[in-house]
Amino acid sequence: MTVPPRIVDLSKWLSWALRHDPTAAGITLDAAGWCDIDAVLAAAARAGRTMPMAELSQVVSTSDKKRFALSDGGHLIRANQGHSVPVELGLAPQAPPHLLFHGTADRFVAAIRTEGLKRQARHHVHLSADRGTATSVGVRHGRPVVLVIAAGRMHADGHLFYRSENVVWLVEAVPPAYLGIEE
Ligand code: HQG
Repeated sequence: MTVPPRIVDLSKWLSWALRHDPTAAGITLDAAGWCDIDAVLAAAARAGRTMPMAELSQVVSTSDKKRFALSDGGHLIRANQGHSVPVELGLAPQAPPHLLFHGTADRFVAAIRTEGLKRQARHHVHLSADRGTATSVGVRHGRPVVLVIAAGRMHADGHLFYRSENVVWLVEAVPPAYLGIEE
């Protein structure tokens, strides 16, 4: 499905506001990352992105990665993952599949071999359940390289894994001993 450019632009603005800079956007998130939808719509309008509720619903429903969630009553919205601001998503640890994948760019591989995967500006390292998704994540940074993570072994060794609502696997860090690199 091709998403109209206006909806993509609104989705990017919402990602920025709900994950990275709510203060600059003029909204306040609660501890779990939720924000009142009316406040989000007002902030969007102040930022020159007037968006009727129907359009916000379209942003939520067309997001290829299900980036946003609406609360049960439909009054609140939050990003499902990817925050750099402190937010407690309330995810319970879960056993991961045997293998998970991480897409990165070739220029990062040397550092990753020695340091392992670090969460950088985000709360967690993001891992994918399949190689295709990992490749599309990696290509955002340059020539993509897919890393294979021995997630089952990490889990057996006591590392905690979380799965976001949109099926991104999250972990604090991946030490080099659990990484296989396919170039
Ligand atoms: C790299 C998108 C050097 C890491 C995607 C990545 C994802 C290192 C970059 C989500 C390193 C961080 C997250 C080390 C990690 N040395 N580089 N030791 N450890 N890196 O954007 O995983 O579209 O913060 O490999 O689908 O690319 O936003 O993380 O290349 O789920 O919804 O440092 O963002 O989702 O980049 O992407 P990012 P990511 P959305």
